[in-house]
Order: sequence, then C-alpha cells, then structure tokens
Amino acid sequence: MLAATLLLGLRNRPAHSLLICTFNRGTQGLSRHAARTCAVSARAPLSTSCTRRQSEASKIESKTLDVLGTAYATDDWTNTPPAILAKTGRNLLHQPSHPLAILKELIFKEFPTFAHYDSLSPVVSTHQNFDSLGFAQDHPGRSKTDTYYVNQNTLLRTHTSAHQLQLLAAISQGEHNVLMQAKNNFAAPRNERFLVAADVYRRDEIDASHYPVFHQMEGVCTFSREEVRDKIRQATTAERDSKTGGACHSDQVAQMVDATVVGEDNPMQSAHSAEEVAFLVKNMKQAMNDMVVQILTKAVAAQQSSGEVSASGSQAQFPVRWIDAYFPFTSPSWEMEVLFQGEWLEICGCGVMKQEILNQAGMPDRIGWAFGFGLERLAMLLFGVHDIRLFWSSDSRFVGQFSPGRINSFRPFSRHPSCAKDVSFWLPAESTFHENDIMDLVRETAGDLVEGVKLIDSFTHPKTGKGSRCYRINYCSMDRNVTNEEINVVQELVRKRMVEQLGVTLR
Ligand code: FA5
Ligand code: MG
Repeated sequence: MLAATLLLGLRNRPAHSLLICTFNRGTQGLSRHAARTCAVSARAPLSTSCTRRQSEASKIESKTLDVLGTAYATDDWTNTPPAILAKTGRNLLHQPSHPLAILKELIFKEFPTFAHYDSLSPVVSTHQNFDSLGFAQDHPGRSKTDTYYVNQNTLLRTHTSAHQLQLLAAISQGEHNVLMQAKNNFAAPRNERFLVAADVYRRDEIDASHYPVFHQMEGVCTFSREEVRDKIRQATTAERDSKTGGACHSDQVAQMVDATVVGEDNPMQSAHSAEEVAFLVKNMKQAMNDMVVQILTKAVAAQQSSGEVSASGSQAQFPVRWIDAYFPFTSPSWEMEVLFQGEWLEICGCGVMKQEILNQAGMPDRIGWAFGFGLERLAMLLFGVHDIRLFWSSDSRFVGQFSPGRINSFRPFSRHPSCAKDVSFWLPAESTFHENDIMDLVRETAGDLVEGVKLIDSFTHPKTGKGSRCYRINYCSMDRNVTNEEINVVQELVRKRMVEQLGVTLR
C-alpha cells in the first residue's frame, strides 16, 4: 500500500524533479573541456593543508590549493573551503575501531568474491565524476553550488560511482598498478566485480542525516552475456516468470516492500533483452536485500544485548521499501529506504549499468548492475547512532564505545540543550543566491555546533519584487553545554559574513 502510494508520487513528479531528488540541487553547468582523467592513486599520508587563507571561496589569495600533499592550480571554479579540506585527511575508514570502518569490513565480508578498494584518492577529474557516467552538461549536480571544486577540471568526488569506468577500464586493460590497489588483490585478480568504500563530498543541506562529507560503498557486478544466457536457460519457468520487483521479503528484523516494476517510468535499455534485465535485477536485489538484512539483524541483536528491545519481539523492527529512482548511469534505477526513528531514511541508489559505460571500458560483451550505499546511514541503523555529526567526533565518550569487529548499540551521552536562532534577509537584486551557500557559510563559521539549518519563511514583496528568506539555525553541541552568549557571538559572525559574502540585506 505504502509502496503503491509512493510509486504514484514518483510518477507524478516531473522528470527534472526526479533528477534533483536523486542528486543534489543546483543550477550552474560545467565547462565542456573536462576530459583530464586523474590516475587512481593510493591516498597520500595525512598531509592536508590549505595554502590559501580564505574567508570566502571566491576570494583566492594564493594560486594553488594543497589537497593531500598535492598542489593544484586554482581558478574561478575553486570553492573548497578549509574545513572541508581538513576532512580529506581524516581517514575514518582506516581507523579499525571507528564504526564506519567496522561497517566497511562487515560489507567487504558479505562480498568475498568482489575486489575491495578503500584507498582511492578523493581528488578526481570532472570527467570521472560526471562525464564518464553520462551526466548531461546542464545536470544540476555539476554546479558550483552543489560540488566542491579544486579547479574547473578537478573536484572532490561527490560519489563513489566516479570510479566505475576507471576501474572497469583498468580491469579490461589489465592495468596492474590500479588493480593492485585492491586490498584483496591476490584473492580477486582482474575481477570484474568490485566494491569501493570511500569518503565523498557534497555541498548539501544540514540536518541529522546529511553531512557535507560522508562515505559511500559502491558495488559493481558484471557478467558475460554468455554466462547470463546459460543461467537464464537453466532457470525454471517459475523463476523466469517471477516479477523483477522481487517478492516481498519478511523476517524478524526486516519487512521489505517492493511494488516497483520495470516499465515506461523506469525503463530498461534498448541494448538489453527483457530476460537479461530480469536476471540482473533479481541478482542485484537479492544481493542487496541479503546485505541489508544482515546489517539489520546485527543491529537488532546489538539492541537486544544492550537491553533496548525485548528478545522475544517477533515483529519486524525495520520496514524497508524499494522505490523507483533516476540516475544518468543506470536504467532501470531504484533507491532503498528504511524506516528509522519515525522517518524514511534513504540508504542507497542502484540499477542496471548503462551499457555505454561497459562498452567504453572495453567490455561490450558484459552486462552488469551497480549500487551505492551511504555508509553513515547504514551505520546509524547498525549502531543506533542518531546524529550523523557524531561520526566525526573525537570525544572519547563516542570513540571509546567501539572496537574492531564488534557491533554494539551506541549509548548516547546526555543530550545538551539546543539553541535556535533565526536570520531573516532580503536577497540581493541580481540574485545568484543558493541555499547551499548558506549551509557552507554556517558550517564554516560554526563548525559542528550546528545541528541543522532550515528554511522557515520565504516570500516575494508584492510591490518591490524583492525576495525574502528566513532560516532557523539550530545550535547544539554534541559534547558540552553552550551558553546563549557564546551562540550570540557565533550568530553575529554568521550574520556579518552573510552580508559580506552573499550580499544579502539583513532584516
Ligand atoms: C549516488 O550517489 C549514486 N552514485 C548511487 C548509485 C550508485 C546509483 C551506483 C546507481 C548505481 P545518491 O545521491 O542517492 O546516489 O547517494 C547515495 C546514498 O548516499 C544515499 O542513498 C544516502 O544514503 C547517502 N547520502 C547522500 N547524501 C548524503 C549526505 N549529505 N550525508 C549522508 N549521506 C548521504
Ligand atoms: Mg538519492
């Protein structure tokens, strides 16, 4: 029922809003000469520094930007602020006690026959991040309002899909230096199936489940067409006839609803036969459902052992639903959502890989599927962490609760009081204002004191035509009490910078 309603909602959404909902919002396009490809390189040791001091991205005082020990020429696309650059060296996935690293290892174990990459540099070319995946030139995700650019041709990857073509091409051409970067390269040499765990960067909204730096787990699985033909031939009639949406799967911890269908609104590609698509979709959803059920089962066991829920409860604790989606590099495409703390939490995107990508990689005789999970979102479910900021905390009350290979329920330390401050302003007449500019400015000024930023009022003056906005900034420290006086000082700085950097007029 729920899924049917959702499907309707999606059908009624115009195509561009689907784009906007599956990627970030934004307006500007990227230049066409973005063909430089960065080599996959193992991450340099922690050496992030910023050679320019900037209070605003556009005020460039130095001509280079240092990212992970490499100096990059800057230009008027450069918009990566110091606080974001500092995160490139945190390497949370390589700290064995960190919940994200524990989760990464757990997923790697779920896919033992895949090659496992977790050290690919976050600095990629615009070609890798967008062009290689078929993003249109005017796709909103390319805009400076949504993406952290190092310069016009170089950026901090916005998703792990940036490595799809590059790794497939390396496999097809036997590029040893790239393939050797897989952690298990001896177990999976030249493997046409791989996982990439990595940090990704996006100018995005601020709330409990969104952070401008987060981690994703990409999964890519390809098959030779011959292998698929054989498998289809072997399948029983009953299996062949089962719908690609997959049966609803229920067990103790997950109640899965999938009412999606492959059709006009979520089409297969002309390069594929209906049987091939049915095979790929079934195989993909099975792998993903199994993995999610594993994670939820461990989450519930951890809750039970911490005494949070009764061990005898047979009800599904986590409703899970599949919904249609759109990505430029898959078709058909889906997202998966889990009901967590009363809200649907989107945990991944996935679909049948666009055949152009495999063709370009030198694998025209293979077909495949791909997924991208948000690791923080899964870790929130697995460890019961309620606020995404906590993953960046070095407070011993957080980090001290986890140890390698162990899944336990996070025990929140006392919640500190929050303090909401509103800021109202008129937009500049020639407005290029974008909401993500506010998000970045607040994050740069107040750091992780900010719990959320929300638009609470928006109107256009009937006579002057001027636009007005009011944002509510919620301040709440994760680890200490803050005084109203302290917040007032931060809020004053936010207001001052909004005038200086965004050209707004405070009301
Ligand atoms: C992607 O990034 C696609 N590359 C996923 C994909 C891969 C599709 C392969 C098809 C094939 P999306 O923008 O929806 O899709 O992000 C994937 C997941 O990252 C989301 O489902 C969510 O779990 C997580 N995520 C997205 N934005 C944030 C954020 N700001 N903070 C934390 N997690 C986020
Ligand atoms: Mg999405």
